[in-house]
Amino acid sequence: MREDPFSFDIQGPNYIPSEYDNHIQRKLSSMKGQYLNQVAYNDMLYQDDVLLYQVFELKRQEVEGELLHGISIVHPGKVGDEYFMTKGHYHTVLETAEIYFILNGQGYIVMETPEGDSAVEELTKGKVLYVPPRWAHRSVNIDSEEDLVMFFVYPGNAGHDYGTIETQGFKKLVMEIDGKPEIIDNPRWTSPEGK
Ligand code: PAN
Ligand code: ZN
Repeated sequence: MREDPFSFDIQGPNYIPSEYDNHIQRKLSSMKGQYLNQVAYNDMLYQDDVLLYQVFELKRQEVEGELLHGISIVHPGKVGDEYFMTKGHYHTVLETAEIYFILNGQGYIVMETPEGDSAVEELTKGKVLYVPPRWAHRSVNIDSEEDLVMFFVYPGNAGHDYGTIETQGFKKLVMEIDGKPEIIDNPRWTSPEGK
């Protein structure tokens, strides 16, 4: 890990950073229980464990004061009528924020708090999105062809809590209905606080 100042490039068309330390590939099999249409999920998984998204991270110490950063690339596609998306998470240290800069594609970021507040923001190329402390976040690619590519940066000590979302899901889902993306209430959602 570098201790001196450094720079690197992120260029289209593939937006893979010129330097990175970790390459995470998340496939369909890692999203068990997350998609509403479980029959479609199982059928698709039986055919092929497709790659849904990738993350390229620059390694930094996981301490307060450091900034973890990198690129996430969500590929286009759907499970049933629900678009490819990230697992989504709370930060383990809830009081930590995150910034996304959208480099390519279009989609939504779905967010919610432990108190059950919910927000959905549209993502388009060139947009900056601020996720305040306490908001869980998941990104969704609604384009049929283009990758959704985002630069992210968040505090080194944030950590990831995936378990809450794996258990509860998000309050809102992004589905294709009559050929258009629609934000709907997740019929299986229950509040993390049981409200
Ligand atoms: C992002 C995410 C990235 C992948 O870097 O880690 O988009 O999403 P999941 O971590 O939910 O699989 C971030 O929010 N980091 O905190
Ligand atoms: Zn995060």
